[in-house]
Amino acid sequence: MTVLLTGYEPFAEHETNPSERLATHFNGETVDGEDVVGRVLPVEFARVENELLDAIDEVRPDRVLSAGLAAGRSAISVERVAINVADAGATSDNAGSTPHDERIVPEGPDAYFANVPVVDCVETLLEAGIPARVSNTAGTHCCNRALYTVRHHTNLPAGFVHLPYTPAEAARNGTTGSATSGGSVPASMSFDDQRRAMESLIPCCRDGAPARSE
Ligand code: PCA
Repeated sequence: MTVLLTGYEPFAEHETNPSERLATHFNGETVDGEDVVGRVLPVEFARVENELLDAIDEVRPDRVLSAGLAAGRSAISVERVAINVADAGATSDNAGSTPHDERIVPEGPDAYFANVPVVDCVETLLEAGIPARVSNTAGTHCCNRALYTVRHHTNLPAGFVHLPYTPAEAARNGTTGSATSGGSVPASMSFDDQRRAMESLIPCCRDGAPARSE
């Protein structure tokens, strides 16, 4: 069994992207008997689809698990749904593109659910002591587009998780107020916990939650 694990390159004001680090870290590894192929996608609306479908053609995975950064989130967010909208909001992509209220696939369905066990994944993460929540919106930027693309163009099980900042990135970005007289810093999660989360998510996307002993 092979899982394609995709991450994204850094974008906007973010100097790093934990999803890029995870895709690189797990590329070539075996997790619970599953061979992991990691790929880093461009944060470009015009390229996400082709790069992702090319990777699927090349790797021929049994499932696709994608990840991206959601600055400010306090937990691993397992996305339930991808919608047929491309809207960059205030964050232009890495090619300077800023789609506004567009459809990803003009005649495509309004939305697709992730077809991996989303709730099991969250429960499994929580049991491992990792903050996690189901998220009911993957936004309208490139991450939403990745999940929509895999669901629209393939029959593969496809999941998406949004990741918090790592502490170093939180210290650099999004702080408010003065560091020496109060102020605040956005939520973050250590890379090690994010890596542990992925080690749970890879088998969970295949099997669902492990059977409980009681
Ligand atoms: N996060 C953005 C795009 C790339 C990434 O890592 C998103 O949430 O769509």
